[in-house]
Amino acid sequence: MASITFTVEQRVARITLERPSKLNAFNREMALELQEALDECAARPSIRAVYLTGAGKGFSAGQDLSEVVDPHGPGMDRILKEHYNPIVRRIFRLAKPVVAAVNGVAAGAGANLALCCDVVVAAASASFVQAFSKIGLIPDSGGTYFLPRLIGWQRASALAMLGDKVPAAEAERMGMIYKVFADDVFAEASWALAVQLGDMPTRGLALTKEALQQSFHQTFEEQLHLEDILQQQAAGTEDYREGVQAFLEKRTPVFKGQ
Ligand code: T3D
Repeated sequence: MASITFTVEQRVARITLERPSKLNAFNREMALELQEALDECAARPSIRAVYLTGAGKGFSAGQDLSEVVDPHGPGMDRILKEHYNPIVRRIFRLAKPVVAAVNGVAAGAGANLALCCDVVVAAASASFVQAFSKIGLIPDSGGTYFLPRLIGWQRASALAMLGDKVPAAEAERMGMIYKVFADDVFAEASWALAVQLGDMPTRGLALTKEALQQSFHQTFEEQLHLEDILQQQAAGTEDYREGVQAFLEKRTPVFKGQ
């Protein structure tokens, strides 16, 4: 793969966006490679968490704008259908936790790809920009879905329209992201978080992800019913039995992700 790197260590797939001279802006090649990498994450049971980050000083500046004016480029009608929507769907549906480790600026589709991840952490020097309005577009890649759910309608509306750059600390304060780490510990601390998730009961985390996603569309009673169904699935896992056994034996559990 030329535009991303994909490695697996400690049960975690590390995916790094690798176009640093363009702040990891997405061209077609990078979008398709990321889809391929996410398919690999879904297919391999030994991968139990995903860590997505960017090379260099940015996370991702979203769509590579030189590609959209290229007459040989994919064209607007294909960019969302073939590039971003398939990526966001894969992350949203992946039955494993995905950590976005936002190392620098995340703009446009780059911001929204980060926000669709399960746990979003950022370096103190990182920032988030809904850059779309500045070029006459609307937030895409799930932005209009995730942003109001994360930070509320008013803030989502203002950020989507004004395109203000939100520093990581402010993003944390408004609930857009989970946590900020100081720049000098960011790489280590964000990776440790992914490894921690990779060691946990993977099926239980996947069912948790499903329950939280469903909660936005359901009534209270429907959600209680769903929790009942999903909890029975969780209780049927080997990891649940190990978790209880380890607690009773006062030892650290060893989860296998099944
Ligand atoms: O058809 C469609 O477009 C549909 C799809 C839409 C999805 C989208 O993501 S739309 C939004 C696209 N993204 C943007 O509009 C963001 C554009 N970039 C910026 O606003 C700024 O670069 C940042 C706020 C992200 C960062 O600013 P700064 O000052 O830290 O960096 P910079 O100097 O602007 O950028 C560094 C280099 O990266 C620079 O190249 P150079 O001059 O050093 O050769 C810059 O041109 C390049 N770069 C940054 N963003 C993009 C980019 N090149 C191509 N496409 C980019 N999006």
